[in-house]
Formats: sequence, C-alpha cells, structure tokens
Amino acid sequence: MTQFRKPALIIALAAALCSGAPSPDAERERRLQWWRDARFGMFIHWGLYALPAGQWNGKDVPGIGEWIMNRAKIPVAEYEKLAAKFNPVRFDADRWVSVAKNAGMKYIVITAKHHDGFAMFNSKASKYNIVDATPFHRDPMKELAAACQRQGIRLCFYYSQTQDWHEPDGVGNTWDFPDEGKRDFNRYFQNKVIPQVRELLMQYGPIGLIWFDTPRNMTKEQSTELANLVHTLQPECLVNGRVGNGMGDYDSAGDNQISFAKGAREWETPVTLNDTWGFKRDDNHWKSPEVLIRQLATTVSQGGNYLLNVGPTAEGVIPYQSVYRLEEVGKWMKVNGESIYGTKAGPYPYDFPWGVMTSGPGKLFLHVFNWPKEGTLILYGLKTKAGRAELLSNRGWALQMKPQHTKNSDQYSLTLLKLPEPAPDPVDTVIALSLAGKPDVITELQQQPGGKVTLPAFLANLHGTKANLDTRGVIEHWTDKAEWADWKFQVWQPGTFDVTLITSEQKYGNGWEGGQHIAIELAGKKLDVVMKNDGKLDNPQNPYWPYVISKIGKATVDKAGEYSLSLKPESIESPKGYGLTLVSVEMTPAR
Ligand code: FHN
Repeated sequence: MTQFRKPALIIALAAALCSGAPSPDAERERRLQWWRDARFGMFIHWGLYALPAGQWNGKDVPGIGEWIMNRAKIPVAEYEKLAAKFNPVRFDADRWVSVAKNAGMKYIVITAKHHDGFAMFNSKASKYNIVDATPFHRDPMKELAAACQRQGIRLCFYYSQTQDWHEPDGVGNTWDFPDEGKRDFNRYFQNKVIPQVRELLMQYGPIGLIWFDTPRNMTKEQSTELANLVHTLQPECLVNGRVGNGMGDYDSAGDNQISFAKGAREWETPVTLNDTWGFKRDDNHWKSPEVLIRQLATTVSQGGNYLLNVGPTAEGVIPYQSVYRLEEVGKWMKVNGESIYGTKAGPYPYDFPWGVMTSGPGKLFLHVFNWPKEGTLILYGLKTKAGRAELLSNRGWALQMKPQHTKNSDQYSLTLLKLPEPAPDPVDTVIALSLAGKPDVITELQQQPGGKVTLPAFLANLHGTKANLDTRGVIEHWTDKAEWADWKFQVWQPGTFDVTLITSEQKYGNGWEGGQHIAIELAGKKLDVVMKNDGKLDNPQNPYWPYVISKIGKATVDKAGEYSLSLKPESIESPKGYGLTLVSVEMTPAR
C-alpha cells in the first residue's frame, strides 16, 4: 500500500501546482484583506431577550441581558411565548446601517441565532424563527442585507453553534433537559447548525464573515466541517476564531479584552458599550466616548480589529445612549480615519507614556492620549529619516522636527517641537509622521523621555513553565515561587527611581489579593516587600481590568547603559492562593 501512496501524493501535488490552485494560506490572506482594511465594525445583539430587557416576573435578573433565559432558568415553553409578542415595528435597516456608517464602521455582525436558539432570520430548518413565530413576519436579515448593499457595508452573521437552550441536544439548558445521557450534540449539530449556517450563506448574498461563539465541546472535526462549509459556499467569507480548534481565519480575543500579546495572529476583540450585549433596560454603565476612541486606537495599534456592540430594543431601536457615543466616535474617525483604516500595529513592541502608535504605508501615526504640557514630544529609537510631521486635524501645517543621533551612546531621538497648546483633541490627537523608508526602530526596551522605564510582562524573559503569558499581555497563574522573570533595558538618564509593580484585578472575577513576598534586583541592589494595595491605577483603555499599584522601594543607577532587572517571589503564598497577575514593573524618577 505505502508503495503506492507516495507517487499518488506527488501526482496530486503536481496536479495542484499545474492547476495553479491557491494554497489555503493564500486563500486566507485574500479573504482577510477587506477585514484588515476595515479595522472597525459594529456588533449587534438582537433577539427575543430584548423584550424582558433584564427583568423576569417583575424581578431584576443579574448578568448580561441576552443570558436572561439561562440566568432565570426560564423553561422553553415560557420563553417561547416571547415570540408571540416580538413585533419590532420601528426596525429600520437603513437607519441601523447608517448609524454604523456614521461611526466609521465598515462591517456589521448581527446575531442570527444566539444561545436562546431563536433564529432572527427566515429558516426552514427551524420554525422557531422571526418570520414564522412572531407577528412581525418580516426577515430583518434580508432588509439589512439590502441596506448594507446600498450603503457599502459588509454584512456578517453571529451564530451560536454549541449553546442552544431551546434544543434538548444543544449545549446549556440543564433546567428543561437535565439528563446529560440523552443529549446528542452531533444530532443537533447536523440537524440545526449545519442547515441554518447553510441558509445564512445561501439567502442573503455575499456575507463578510460568520462569527461563531463559545466553542466549548466542539470537536476538531466539527470545527473543520463548519469552517469548510462556510468556505465552500462562500470562498470570500471569513470564519472567526471562536469556531474552535484553531480553525478560524483569525483569532478572537476575550470579551472586552483590549490588549493582545503582540506577535500573535490577526485578531479581533468584541466590546460592549455598557455591560450587557443584548438590550437591558437598567444597564446605565456606559463607557465614555473617550474610552471607546482610545480602546479603538489601542486595539488597532496592536494589529487588532475593534467590534463594538449595540443592543437594540424590542421595538427595533438602537438606544440613544449608544447612538450618541457612536456619533462621537464617528466625529473622531472623520478626522483621524487614516490612522485606523488599513493600518497595522506600530513597529515598537510597547506603548508609550503619551499613547500608542499605528503604522500605514510610509507613515507612523502617533495617537497622543496624554498631550505633552511642555510643547515637545520626543520619540526614541526611530532610525528611519522622518520627512514630515503633521496633525491629522490640521493637515498642511508641518510640525517642527529635530532628529538626533548621539554616536557614543547610539541613541536616536526625534523631537517634535512647538506643539500647539492646549491639546487639539484631549482624547486622542493623531500626529502623522511620513518616513523616507520602511520604519526601522530599536525594539529593545528603553527609558522614555521624562525618565520613566516600563517593563511590561509580555516582554519579560520568563523562567519557568507554569505561569503563562495570557493573550492580554499579562503573566498569570504565577503561583510557583521557583518561577521568575527578568528584563533588559537601556537607561539614558541615570538617577534614583521609585520602583512599583502593577498587577491586575479582574472586575467580574476573583478580584485582587496581596500578601506575596517579592524580591527585585537591579544594579546590585535587592528590594523586597510584601505586596499590598497602594492604590488603583486608572486605565481608561481597559475599564474591566483595573490595575493595582504596589510600591516596592527606591533603586539607583549611577550611569547610563544597559541594565537588567529581575523579579523573584520569595514566597508566593497568599490567603486565597490567587498568585500574581503581573502587568508591568515601573521605574519612575524619584522626586
Ligand atoms: O455568551 C456570549 C455573550 O452572550 C456574547 O454574545 C459574547 C460576545 O462576544 N459572547 C459570549 C461570551 O463570550
């Protein structure tokens, strides 16, 4: 048998080469092009859950709105009755699409079927759908597809492939269908998922991507079957990472996860405007336009796409609080879109004290969140000659620049002088820097102008195997005292520094706990302390992951040069055993 295999393989390969068939990687590259250029999309969570809007039998149900059926353990027979009342007569597809368009978004991902199992489209595979089961009798996906075509936006569908609380064989409904032994996931997968995904790809013209969610129990075969189905029916249609088992065209970050360790594949993050995805009447925990704009810039500066959610009401209206926020983002995008669309991560592996950087063809875009008070912004480490610097809000006016290279220390610095006062946009002023060639930068960590040194967890040399670098760029599960980390970095202005540790708390998780005994060694000096909470750090880009500052002590370096700092736990036991979630070590010049 084996004797015949090799020639057969060679013949097949030769045939593929002769036929000029593109490789799977080349196909993926082609599919990704529009999505990479887009960088910013609208997520829409809309379904029957918009009717109860967070309340059941007169009581508030905690948690996110679209999970109400699960959180309140509503029986299928009760929840189904919502369909008879669902009549979104104020739904206007063109209006929704124009809200997205005015915000600067280039694609819309809408829940075709969420975990409650109700299809928001015309489905022959299940009568439990908006056309057959509601008095509305219209297919909003058809109307959205037409409106998207008219307005030049890509339509994409969200589809919950594992959780389906309506079906005995779907995942998640343990209150109606408690007998796990009777659950046959593959039966549900073949009878509902595959036919409905097929319908989504056959009924609405070209679809930008299918956004699967919570892969949980998906086998590699099932993930592959879904991805192949999508790519066979619509070769241009992308599949997100949550199809499971690495079968997506790109990676999906966790919900509301803004940072993503650099060097990973293309990625996208889904983000809420308040806390819920589906409409919830009493959720007033809205993010400010400032947070949203900075999150967008930060995501793109790390090579990601930003998918921002709205949860329309049961009447079919996008809440005004959402529309207002999207309009504010849209105003910023109209001025600064060039620094977002079609751009890539900046060439530096870290962020700056003043903000973040994206890069476009022949240009770097400096997103300045903290406008320098002294009217001067200095960038270290850029070797490529800069041709011109201008504000995107005031093109045509060249900013003054002073490039410098100090031979003995090999320090490169570019100073932007006489910057306008006050900040042209206190949220994010973008400076476009045209370059004479491809950006060539020194990527090693270095002290920044102003004297601060930041050693981020994602750039540490980690010695050990148990703690790991989470995709959001923090070292987590650090519970073994034998594991340690170190960093190398360049100091330009020696002196005495206040050393602090930034660790992370998880808002909806375990919180934060101190008590770990930490030792830091720098320039022959050892500092050791028991970690305590010395204050919270405001992190406007990432409100769901508040940081905690722990003071470590003072350390002095006498001369400029390369240094190494190590961080070793002396003991990592803490009352609850959470261990450390390390964000960074910070060295701030002591006053
Ligand atoms: O459980 C869902 C949730 O309802 C929402 O759809 C988000 C969006 O990313 N995805 C799941 C949780 O990660």
